[in-house]
Amino acid sequence: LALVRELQEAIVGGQLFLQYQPKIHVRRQEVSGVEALIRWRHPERGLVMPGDFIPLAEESEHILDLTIWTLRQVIGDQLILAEAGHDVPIFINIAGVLLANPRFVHLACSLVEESGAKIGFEITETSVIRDPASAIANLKTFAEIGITISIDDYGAGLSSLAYLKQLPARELKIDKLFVTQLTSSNRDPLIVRSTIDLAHALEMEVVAEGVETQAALALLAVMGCDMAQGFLISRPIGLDALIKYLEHGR
Ligand code: G
Ligand code: G
Ligand code: NA
Ligand code: MN
Repeated sequence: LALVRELQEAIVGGQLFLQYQPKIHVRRQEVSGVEALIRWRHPERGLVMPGDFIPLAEESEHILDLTIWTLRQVIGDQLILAEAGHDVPIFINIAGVLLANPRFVHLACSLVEESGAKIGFEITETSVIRDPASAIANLKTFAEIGITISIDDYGAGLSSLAYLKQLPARELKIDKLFVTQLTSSNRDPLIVRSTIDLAHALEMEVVAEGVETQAALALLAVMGCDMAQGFLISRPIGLDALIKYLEHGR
């Protein structure tokens, strides 16, 4: 496929860029971290979103170079944020295939340890299924060097309480599927509340994704949700806009 061939060019040729979506502490109302989301400025196709090329990258092994590019970029951007007076952990989405890739583990650990950057890895439970023993061992290595492990899209994929029990995760992100209609649905609030309680019992912090209304944010606060992310708080934005956001709020 043409797009696959063009990916290598995109990675080395500066066509990729990152946007950042903040997460806030529900009670303190301050930014607790940001998630890096990749975009591709394609010379002919225009803006290509990750849903259209991440799956291709995963199948074609470009995912390793792409993710290392992202990690380097994030480490550099975190320095720029620090110079502007903002100490912000940055979370990166990590594809499942990489969790059992020794080269990725080695490169990622070297970059994070050398830089001392505050990094989180967002992984889905589904991504652990391929090779659970290696994935869990590698996640423990990441956690040991200070990378925060966050379980992404919780409840939307093949969730297993067996993985929840074994993963060295400090954070659980409830999928936006349960959050966008939180205040108009009968079941979503029950699912969200029990997921928050489960995560807290396992000593994890909870992030609600897909927070789009003040009403949803207020209900999440009552339910004891720790953090929130979504269009109400901020859309994914560039680094300059993020610095302004950190200075002036939304
Ligand atoms: O930003 P957007 O909503 O289009 O993101 C769509 C999906 O792409 C999300 O599921 C997100 O996890 C994934 N994604 C975004 N950036 C990256 C990345 O750098 N690496 C991987 N593996 N997935 C990413
Ligand atoms: O799978 P992941 O959770 O990484 O997906 C992130 C995607 O969710 C991004 O593409 C982002 O644009 C999208 N997103 C972020 N906040 C919201 C929101 O409040 N509502 C909806 N519908 N999508 C959101
Ligand atoms: Na994510
Ligand atoms: Mn998610």
